[in-house]
Order: sequence, then structure tokens, then C-alpha cells
Amino acid sequence: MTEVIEKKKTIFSGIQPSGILTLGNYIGALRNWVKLQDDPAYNCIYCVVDLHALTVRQDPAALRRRCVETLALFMACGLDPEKNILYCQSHVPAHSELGWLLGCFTYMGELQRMTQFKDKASKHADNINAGLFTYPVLMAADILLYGTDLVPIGEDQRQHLELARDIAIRFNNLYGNVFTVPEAYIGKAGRRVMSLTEPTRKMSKSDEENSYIAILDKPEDIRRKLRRAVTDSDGVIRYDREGKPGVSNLLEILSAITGEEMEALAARFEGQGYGALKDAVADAVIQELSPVRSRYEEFLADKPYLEQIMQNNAGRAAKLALRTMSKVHKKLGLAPYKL
Ligand code: ATP
Ligand code: LTN
Repeated sequence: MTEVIEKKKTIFSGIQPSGILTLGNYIGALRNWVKLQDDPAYNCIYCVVDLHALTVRQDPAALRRRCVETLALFMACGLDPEKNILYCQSHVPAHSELGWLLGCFTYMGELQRMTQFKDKASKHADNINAGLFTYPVLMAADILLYGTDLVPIGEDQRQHLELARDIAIRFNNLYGNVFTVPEAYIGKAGRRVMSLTEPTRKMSKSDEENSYIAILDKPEDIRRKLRRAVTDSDGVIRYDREGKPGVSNLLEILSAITGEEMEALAARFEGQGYGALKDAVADAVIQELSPVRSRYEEFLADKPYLEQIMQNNAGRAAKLALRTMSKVHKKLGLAPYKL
């Protein structure tokens, strides 16, 4: 009898160390990463994408500190450095190299259409640098470097993933099957957690402090920010993203954390005031994040251990990256050289 051994699939995702990670990063990305690590069908690679963070000005000391802190947070959320490859993007130079090569297969018009570029360019009008423009090419390189099958991300990254797929298909059409064409993995609830102060915009770690809940916020701060969250004046608890963005965001956060359907939640809170809903969301968020906060403190207390994990895992990632890079060099006709 012949046994069919299925090759394990690869998952890759990344988060920028550009600030304090938020509830949006947690619900939209990190929580799904933790779920996926236990699926035996996958090898998971999760990266602190520090090169991407450089597209806006960073204070060097703060950036250095935040890379280690982000790794500690990955682990505090439950990511296991033995089961997954957890590392820092700049430690594997192949990301930048493939980024350059793929840039030669990406059109200006494609990059000009990216909504994140348009948003960030208007936010940082004094520093619209070329890196901000080619950001999605480096993201495509991150993903394609490892033959990634699945990319767990929030809804805001869907357009970038589509571009990565287009680049992979274009390259494969020219040179044969080099890259795996990746799929997005976007959770059902919480795919786009909105700002608490401007609920028509996504919650973002680079906005002002009251607009987001940081994963490491103290319980009293979480409750205060949620109590102050912008809603509306009609007093009705109902899920309607367009008409009632503030209330819908609260329902969606609650649903993402408790697993209860939005409609069931809306029915449960019918006739109650917004205060009751806000308190319920605060209770759920505090309960979910408290253990993360205490584990984070424990991990962060041992920096040498974290640095060792980064070092070892970068070595594991670099080995995998090398395989793709030598294939790409050969296909492109770069002069032979032992990498
Ligand atoms: P920045 O505000 O610095 O641009 P960010 O908060 O958008 O960053 P990233 O590091 O760029 O965070 O994103 C990491 C992951 O978190 C991505 O998969 C992204 O889709 C997801 N994510 C970020 N914000 C949200 C959100 N508000 N809701 C759901 N997912 C989110
Ligand atoms: N662009 C993403 C972060 C990111 C990423 C990646 C996500 C960089 N490289 C590769 C998934 C896969 C963002 O801005 N959220």
C-alpha cells in the first residue's frame, strides 16, 4: 500500500514594531496566528517586520527596544518559539534582496493604487519616501521567500496580498513555477477593528492614544477608553456598520472575543443602554488581555533569552530563504555564485 505523505503547508505573517500593538493587531492578526500554530498541517513563520517600520521616521533606540518587546509580546500571546519560527526581518537579508528583484516585476501603476500608500502619504506629507511607495513589494518578498501558502492578516492588508499574488503569477509566467501563490486568511469577526474615537477609520497603533486599546493597557485604562468610545445618539443597540459604526465596532469586538454571533449579541443587549454594552466589552477585553500582560512582563524580564531566540530563529529562516534565493538567481540569469 502506498502511503500519501502530504507536504506541510507554510504560513507567514508579520507585524511592524512601529508602536504599541493594539487590540486590532491582536484580534485581526495575532490571535489567529496562535490558533494556526496548533494545526499540524502547517509550518508557521512569524516576523517582526522592522524594515517596513522604517518607512516612517523611527527613533533608533526605541525601534531597537520595540523589536525585542514585540517578540516578547508574540510569546505572551501564546506563540511558541519552538513550534514556530519567530524572528526579526532585518536579520535575514534575503528579504531586502528579493524585495529589490521583485520591484523589477511590479508596475508603478499597481503601487499607485494601494490605499495604504495613499493614507500614509497624506498622514506623513513631509516624508513621502520611495520606501513607503514600494512597501508592498517588500511585503510580497517576505511572503514569497518562504513558499507561503497562507497569510493570516487583517482586512486592511488584503490589497497588498492581492499584489503579492499578482507578482508571483507574473514571475511564474515568465520563469516557470518558482513561487507559491499565497492565499489570505482573514478571520470572520474582528477583521477590521475600528478606532474608538473615529469609528469609520481602522484602529491603528500610530494614531492618538485614546483611539486604540493597547494589548498591554491596564484594566482601568481599557475601561476608561471603552466608556469614552464614540457611539451615536439614537440609543439603539443594533449591528449596522454603515449607519452605526461605533456601536457595531463594540459588538464586533465582543463577538470576536466571546465567539458569540453579532445578531445574538444585539438581541441580548436590546433595550439596554450603551453603558451596559461598553461595560460588557470592557469585561471581555480585560479578561482576554490580562494573562497576556502578565506573561509579557515575565518574558521581558529575560532579555538575553529573547535575544537568543531571535538569533536562532533568524538562522532557521535564513536557511529556508536561501533555497528560494538560489532558485530565483538561477532563473533570472544572475551569474552563478555559491550563496
Ligand atoms: P501602523 O498603524 O503602524 O501602520 P498597524 O497597526 O496597521 O500599523 P501593522 O503592524 O501594520 O499594524 O499590522 C499587523 C497586522 O495587524 C496586519 O495583519 C494587519 O492587517 C492587522 N491589523 C492592524 N490593524 C488592524 C485592525 N484595526 N483590525 C484588524 N486587523 C488589524
Ligand atoms: N504590511 C503589513 C505588515 C507585513 C506583513 C508582511 C503582513 C509586512 N510583511 C508579510 C503579512 C505578511 C502591515 O502593514 N500590516
